[in-house]
Amino acid sequence: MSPGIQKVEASDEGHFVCVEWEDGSESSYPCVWLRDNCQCLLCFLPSAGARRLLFEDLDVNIVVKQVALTDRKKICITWPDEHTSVYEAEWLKKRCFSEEARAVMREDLFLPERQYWGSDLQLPKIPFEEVMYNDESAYKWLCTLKKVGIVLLTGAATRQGELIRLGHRIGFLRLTFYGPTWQVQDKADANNVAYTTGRLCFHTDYPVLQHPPGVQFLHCIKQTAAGGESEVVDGFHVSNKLKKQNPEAYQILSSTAVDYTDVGVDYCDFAVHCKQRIIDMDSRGQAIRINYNNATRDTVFDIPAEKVRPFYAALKEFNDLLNSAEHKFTYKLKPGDIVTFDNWRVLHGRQSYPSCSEVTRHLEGAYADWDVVMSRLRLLRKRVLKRD
Ligand code: OGA
Ligand code: NM2
Ligand code: ZN
Ligand code: ZN
Repeated sequence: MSPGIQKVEASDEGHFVCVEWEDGSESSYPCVWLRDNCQCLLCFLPSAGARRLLFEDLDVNIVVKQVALTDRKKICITWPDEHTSVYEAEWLKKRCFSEEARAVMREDLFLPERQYWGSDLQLPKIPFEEVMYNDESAYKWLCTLKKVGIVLLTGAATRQGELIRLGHRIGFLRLTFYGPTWQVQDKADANNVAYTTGRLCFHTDYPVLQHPPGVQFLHCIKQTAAGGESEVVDGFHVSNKLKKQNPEAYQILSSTAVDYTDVGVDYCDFAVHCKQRIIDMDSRGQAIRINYNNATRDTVFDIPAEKVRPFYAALKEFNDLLNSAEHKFTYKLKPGDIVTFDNWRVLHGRQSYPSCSEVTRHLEGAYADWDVVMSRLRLLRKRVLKRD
């Protein structure tokens, strides 16, 4: 339950408001932030959950004129222009600026926890229809997808269209030049190496797009008897390994902009070019997205000639680590399986299979954006845990 407030006072010449909670702890709020986040109907539009106050109308040097404790659940601030703002205890507590409180909020919103894996992966499995009709199962699916990076949905019908249904379950799919969903099978004059019977080495899909799809779905409709096995590897786990084992290689892969290209016709005609770092990291040096597809890496390579060989050496180290028996997990999709995985984290590949005049292997694929998936996850959590 929400804590009560014992005492409230202005500090630092009115630039801060300090709240003392009933348990003795304290939180300090900058006045510019308090004024900016006034919840009155002039400053805030509740139906949109959004700020009406214009930045132009905010005095960034504002100080409080008066602050009072209404009851133990609310504080009231009067500003120099006589505007008044009321803030509830629970609302303030959640937005406390302490390192601990911010970490709690961060974890709640973005679920950054990662469970790294190698060849020991226990591939998480959930029945497809359960995910479609049961909110707890759908919530479990998306939490595991975020934390582990891969979940197998089982028992789907072996016909096209099941991914469209799954797309409606989360919200909507990500349209690309290969269509709303796409058919992975051996095709004459293939416009992508995926549409052949050849082996695909470890890759993430679509690094040629500036914002590559965050989540990928592959629905097995038909599976060949010989070959066609799937491989996956935890790209974040392997990146950590590379950073320890060969910091220079990590430095090169996380700083070199690699050219990617994809030109052709499918859903419509396209000529896509993009530069991506193979290991994208955040400001703390942690890998946050792998952008690596050897097939679409451009022949154009916009770096100085003397940097080329060191780049290839670094990529070799990374590629070797991806393929090490310790890191990769091999399995074979069965008709009715839908593998769902984090395309920013998990690299995937497949073994080759015999070519044949008839179609012996058919997967239907689709993408979703992490924004859409995380949005559904948060809504399911609210409903399942009856929170907020
Ligand atoms: C792809 C792909 C895997 C497979 O189409 O991008 O990786 O098993 N397919 O065919
Ligand atoms: N497909 C499978 O980066 C890529 O070209 C990934 C995309 C053709 C939709 C393959
Ligand atoms: Zn206001
Ligand atoms: Zn792929």
